[in-house]
Amino acid sequence: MEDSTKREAFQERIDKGETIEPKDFMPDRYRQQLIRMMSQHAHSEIVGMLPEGNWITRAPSLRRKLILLSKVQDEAGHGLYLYSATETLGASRQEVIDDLLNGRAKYSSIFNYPTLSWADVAVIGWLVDGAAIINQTMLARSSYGPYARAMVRICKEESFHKKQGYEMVAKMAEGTPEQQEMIQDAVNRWWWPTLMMFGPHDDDSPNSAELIKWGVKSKTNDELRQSFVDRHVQEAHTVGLEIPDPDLEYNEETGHWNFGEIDWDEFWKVVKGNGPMNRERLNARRKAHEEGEWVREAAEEYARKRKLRQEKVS
Ligand code: FAQ
Repeated sequence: MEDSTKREAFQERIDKGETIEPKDFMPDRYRQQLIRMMSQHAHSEIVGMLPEGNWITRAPSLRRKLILLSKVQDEAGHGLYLYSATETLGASRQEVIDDLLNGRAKYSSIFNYPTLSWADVAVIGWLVDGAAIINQTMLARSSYGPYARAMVRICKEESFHKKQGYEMVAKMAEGTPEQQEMIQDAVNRWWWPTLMMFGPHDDDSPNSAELIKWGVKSKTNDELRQSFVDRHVQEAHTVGLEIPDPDLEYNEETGHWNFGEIDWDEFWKVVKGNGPMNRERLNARRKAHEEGEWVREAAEEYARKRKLRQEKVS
């Protein structure tokens, strides 16, 4: 049993805005919640390389190819920082990766949709990275030090991702009629899945209250979704794009955009493994893991030999 005095002192530290570090006392449930959320976040970054990676060999110019290569590599880096940050909670990297490969762990629903045209690369940068920044700017103030610090660097890189995406969106929106059609089609297909990234409505979100009490989240899923809509509707209109929502309407009283209802049946279908690309995504990760076995073995052997050498010297 955890000492209730320690739990109260922990909550006081959170309420004062102090940062919790790996060796500090933390309730088991706080640790478990962070392992769940941070490992899912890491998996999302790694699986998230696949939809855009699909277009690297077909980028329309050298400039676009360099930008895309660099962006996809950044996502790999984010996954690695987040796996390392999760390890500070005592979770082994092998265990969390096995959970992904066995289908036990979740990753963001958004990456289970296909990238059908080059315009999808532009829209992922604009909308998906745009959504990620809104969520992660909040997480950069999270109560757990290693998570918050990882987020600061990740957000800087995500800002570049969003800017390159929006620049490409704007170029296509003022391009030929075919380019305009391609970019509008991509927005039509990605808008609703992006709204789903923020998770279920607050009343249906079993984890939010606890995460807010512990200062991991400071805003609810619906609050973040509303910030995303407010910002991105303006950006769409600036470049002459339509948002595929007949219920979208500016509310003078609240100063926010009202928007239509998300298809929650589709959301849960995708989260439970039955989205358009779930099977392909997991198979791609399993194949990469198997093919990378020799690298892991070589790294372990190198570490073993280095340790032996260090022991001899001392
Ligand atoms: N997809 O009680 P809540 C990126 C699950 S990174 C799948 O509301 P919570 C960068 C949830 O896990 C994108 N599952 O949960 C990039 C829970 O199930 P569990 C990823 C979802 O934790 C850009 C259940 O539903 N970002 O895009 C989703 O309070 C471009 C009930 O939900 C993060 O992971 C979903 N969309 O809030 C990369 C940020 N939503 O675990 C490449 C960190 C909910 O109890 C290219 N995570 N679920 O079995 C978070 O902020 C939160 O965990 C939420 C969910 C907001 C995802």
